[in-house]
Amino acid sequence: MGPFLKEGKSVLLAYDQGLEHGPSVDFDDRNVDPRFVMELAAKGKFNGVVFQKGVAERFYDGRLPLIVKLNGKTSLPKGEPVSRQVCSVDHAISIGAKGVGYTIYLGSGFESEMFSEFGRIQEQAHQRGIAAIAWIYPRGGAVANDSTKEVVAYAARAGLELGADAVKIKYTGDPDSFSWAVRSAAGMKVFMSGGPKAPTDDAFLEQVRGVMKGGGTGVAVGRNVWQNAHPAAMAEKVRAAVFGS
Ligand code: FBP
Repeated sequence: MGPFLKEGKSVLLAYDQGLEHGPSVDFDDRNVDPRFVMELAAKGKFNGVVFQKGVAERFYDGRLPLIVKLNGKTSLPKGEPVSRQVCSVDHAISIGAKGVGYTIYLGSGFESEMFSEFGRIQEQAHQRGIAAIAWIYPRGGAVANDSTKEVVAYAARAGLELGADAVKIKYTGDPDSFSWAVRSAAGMKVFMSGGPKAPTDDAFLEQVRGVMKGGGTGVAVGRNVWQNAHPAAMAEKVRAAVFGS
């Protein structure tokens, strides 16, 4: 995770929602343009930016470390969630990636398929000296609530057991319960996944402070920054909450 850390902490900017949710759900006239987000990522001093390969190939310009998401899905299919690999580790490296990301829907009926794809990806990434980051979201018919202390800690631990360098998990709602997920990760880096835009800046920043208090590494945030009316200022506030200045 070296390229993505400063003093052991990190703020990553995620921009794969165009595939996951669709442009009409998440984007406006400004942030529909990947150039806007590339500029924000660089000027906002993020420690890394997350793109799918198509956006990375066209818009990544090397000003900060890149994570390429290797799987993805749209919001259109119904049923048990599954997200399969759409980009190889070698291709991600060829377009500049210093890390690869992969989403696992823990508890889904397709969990084992995602485990085995991530297993191969983790080995290839480590053979080539880059980081393998697991987005682990408990989801599917067997999961009643994806943000409880127990299920989020299970996600963190699954990341450790599967060999991830870092895991990106939901917030549990308070620092104490989040710290159980951090302890379950046993030293692996733990990022909070931003989630839909919070009602106020402070509401989101309170979550970020809770993550850090609970021992987290930082946040991988998307909508709460690039949907903000003042994204650069919000990026600065998130950095301050993570780095404590
Ligand atoms: P946000 O901060 O916008 O929530 O981004 C984090 C992220 O993990 C993205 O990488 C991904 O596109 C999205 O959330 C997935 O959201 P969902 O919970 O709807 O699957």
